Amino acid sequence: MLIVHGRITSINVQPITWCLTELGMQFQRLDVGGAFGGTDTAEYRAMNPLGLVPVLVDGENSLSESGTILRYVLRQYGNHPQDPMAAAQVERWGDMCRSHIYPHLLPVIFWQLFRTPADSRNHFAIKTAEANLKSAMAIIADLPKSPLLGGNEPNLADYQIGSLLYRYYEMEFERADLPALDAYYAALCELPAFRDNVMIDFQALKVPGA
Ligand SMILES: N[C@@H](CCC(=O)N[C@@H](CS)C(=O)NCC(=O)O)C(=O)O
Repeated sequence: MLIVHGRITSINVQPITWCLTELGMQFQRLDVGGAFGGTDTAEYRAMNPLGLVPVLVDGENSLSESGTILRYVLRQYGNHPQDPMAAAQVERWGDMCRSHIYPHLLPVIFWQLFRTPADSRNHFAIKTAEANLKSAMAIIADLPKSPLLGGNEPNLADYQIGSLLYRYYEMEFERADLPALDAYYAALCELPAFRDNVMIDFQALKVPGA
C-alpha cells in the first residue's frame, strides 16, 4: 500500500491525496508536519532532507516534492500521456502554476493573511501579489476547453492548479473577475475526491492577531 506522509491541511499534500483517491488507489496518509511534527527525525530527513511534507512511499522507494510525486503517480498508475510532447503540454501548465501562481498565493497572500499578525502585514507585497495573480489566473481561465483541463478526468495540470483554488477562493483578497475560472472551480467542486481532499478548512492555521 502507498503511504503519504503529510497533514491534510497542507496545500502540497492535498493534490497527492486527491489524485490517489481519484485513481482509486489504496493508500494510508500519516499526520506529519505542522503541529503534528515528525519531520525532524533522521528517518524522515532521509526521505526529504528539507523536512517538508508531502513524502510518498511506494514499496522500497520514497519521493518528495509534490509535483514530482504527482508525475510519478500519474505515470505509474494514471493517465499521464505516454507521448513526450503530449506529456510536456500538460506539464507546462503545472509548472506555470508552481512558478507564477503558487509563489504569489501561498508565500505572500496566505502567509500575510493567515500567518502574520494584522498589524505587521506587508500591504505592498499583498497588492503586488494580487496584481500578479490577476494576470496569471486570466491565462488559466482561458485554458479549459471542457469542464476540466484534462477533459473528463483530472490530469496533472488539474491536480496542480485545481488544488490551489479552494484557498484562492476562500481567502479575502482582491481577485480578477473571471467567470471561466469560477466555472472551472465549480466543476472541480462537483468531484467528491476534490471536496474530501482539497476543500479542507484551514482557519486553524491562522496565527493569533492575523
Ligand atoms: N516544494 C515542496 C513544498 C512543500 C512544502 O512547502 N510543504 C509545507 C506544507 S504546505 C511544509 O512541509 N511545511 C512544514 C510543515 O508542515 O511542517 C512540494 O511541492 O512538495
